[in-house]
Amino acid sequence: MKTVEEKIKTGVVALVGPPNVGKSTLLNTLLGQKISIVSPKAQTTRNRIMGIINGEGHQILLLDTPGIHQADSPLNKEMVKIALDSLHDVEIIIFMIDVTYPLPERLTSAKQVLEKTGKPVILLINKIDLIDTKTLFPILEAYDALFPFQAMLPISALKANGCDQLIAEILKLLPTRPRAYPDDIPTDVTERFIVSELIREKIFNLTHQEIPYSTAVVIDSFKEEKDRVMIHATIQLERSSQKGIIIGKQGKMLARIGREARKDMEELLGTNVVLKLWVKVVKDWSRNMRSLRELGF
Ligand SMILES: Nc1nc2c(ncn2[C@@H]2O[C@H](COP(=O)(O)OP(=O)(O)OP(=O)(O)O)[C@@H](O)[C@H]2O)c(=O)[nH]1
Ligand SMILES: [Mg+2]
Repeated sequence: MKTVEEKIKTGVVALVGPPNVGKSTLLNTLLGQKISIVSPKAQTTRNRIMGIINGEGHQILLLDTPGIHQADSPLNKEMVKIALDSLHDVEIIIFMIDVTYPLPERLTSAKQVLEKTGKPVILLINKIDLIDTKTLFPILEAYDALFPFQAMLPISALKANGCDQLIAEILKLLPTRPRAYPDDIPTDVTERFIVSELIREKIFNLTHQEIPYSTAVVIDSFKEEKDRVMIHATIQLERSSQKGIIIGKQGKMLARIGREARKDMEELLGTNVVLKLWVKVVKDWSRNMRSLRELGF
């Protein structure tokens, strides 16, 4: 580890945007490690997750955030609040959209939020691997007219295209000061938190309709033993009718969630994992402030 006094380019950068545009994918790609869960469904991320990206002479503290959307339920309102709160006390804002996202007429409220911060904003247009580059020009033109972005970069977070240019743009805007974190830790969230998220990710990928949105995961115990980690977790649902779907025929769905989550946990923790899953109903937890507070919102 390098000494704390050494001065480098460093600062906090918030990564915000609508749901499902690829924010968490980008965080993982830049970090070279999976700490933030990803799914094809909107509103996957529910918390603020810092990735600590170390490079030659820099340390970028990148905040992944929940997608900003018209929230209706208390849970969704909390998520949007977490995203908007993360715009304070940052050096730079990265606003991400993707090539499938409607043109900026729909983004007037985003424009007002960005203007109010007074911070430099980099626009990222993600998923360019899905389109012909010619179709990018009207998107760039429309966003250029929307807001005086510091830079506008087409990228593919999935294919790691455009990441070097993004780092270069970020470094132009970051101040020089001592590093805030050692250079050998990837995030400010705990392994326990990431483990609970990995279970939630499998549920987002394997179940449908309202099930992912009715699910929360609580780690009951996380015990490091000599050559393995023992993890007990409870999947919390809103209604008893949802239990059958999560458990599946002859327990097959729950077994698959556990198997896939455990594989990722073993990669994360670098050791064998024994994972035990339970299912519990906490009636309407996503609508209930007390339940949300118990889950850490
Ligand atoms: N083709 C393509 N797909 C991508 C790219 N980046 C992300 N995706 C996919 O887009 C979907 C959403 O990705 P996430 O990283 O979960 O998006 P997010 O913005 O964090 O979403 P929320 O947490 O719901 O706000 C996933 O299926 C990703 O695999 C990309 O560059 N190209
Ligand atoms: Mg996300």
